[in-house]
Amino acid sequence: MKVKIVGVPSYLGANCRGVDMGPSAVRYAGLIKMIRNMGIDVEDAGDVNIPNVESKDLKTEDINYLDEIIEICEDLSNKVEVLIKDNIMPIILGGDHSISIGSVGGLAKAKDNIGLIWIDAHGDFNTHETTCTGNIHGMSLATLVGRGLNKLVEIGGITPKVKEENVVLIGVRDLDRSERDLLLESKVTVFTMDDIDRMGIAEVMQKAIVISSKDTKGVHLSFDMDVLDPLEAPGVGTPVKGGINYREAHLALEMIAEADILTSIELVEVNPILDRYNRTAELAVDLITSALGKRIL
Ligand code: B3U
Ligand code: MN
Ligand code: MN
Repeated sequence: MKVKIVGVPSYLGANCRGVDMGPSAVRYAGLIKMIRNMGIDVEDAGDVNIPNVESKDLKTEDINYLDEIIEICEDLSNKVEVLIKDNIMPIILGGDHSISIGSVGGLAKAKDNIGLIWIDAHGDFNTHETTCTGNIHGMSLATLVGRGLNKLVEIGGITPKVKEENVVLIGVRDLDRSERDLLLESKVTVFTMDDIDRMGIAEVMQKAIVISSKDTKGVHLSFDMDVLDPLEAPGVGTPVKGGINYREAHLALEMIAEADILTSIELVEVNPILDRYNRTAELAVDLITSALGKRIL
């Protein structure tokens, strides 16, 4: 296996500074070294270019930084497409969760049937019609299944990028009202925190692996660090109490690694400004190594 790291230091989909420093913090926490220690061939492919918005007047937009995010995601989708076609596993570091439109966009260009495991406290299932914030990181999953603004849905040229039947959302505990309605009428499988409490993370993951990989040529893992309990991962943009713990997160990713279904991994929403001693970034590194197959014995 060969892997390459791609950083996407953008906060534009969250409209809140901090997560733009996520890739840097995760690299500083030793990502490359830890992956190399596992005997995996790893290289840093650098960062996607982020347009400068310092002098921009935001008030003119309903959807924050739409044009800039389209530019970033088109660029990222081209990079991911090339890596997948070269049989290299991309590990994409956010940045806010809007970048997944580029990651999965690139994967969809390289493979025609893919699954998606989305681990997140939020649904990210708003559209331009339901959003209360105008932030694209709350619309990325809806976009990937073909819902919402044409300009977003068409990024990378393929839509939908993944069939709802092959999408599993895990760890949810904060949904907007109309986002919830949209999710309920969709074919996306949702495991809330309530489901995890009742069934246990192992059973949830078993089901998630089957659903996401059914008739697909690989699965993309999109891991939003805010799925973790804020006590374990304080350095995230939008913390929500009552999240999964350290051991549940590791077991979830170990089970995915064991199933050997992953084409690509993305880890988003690390916010070093809100973190303590880079603890969330260090946890991010640990979790990535679990997703790559690190074992105790
Ligand atoms: N649902 C809200 C909040 C949100 C979504 N994702 C994050 N926050 N990280 C929204 O903005 O759409
Ligand atoms: Mn998210
Ligand atoms: Mn989230």
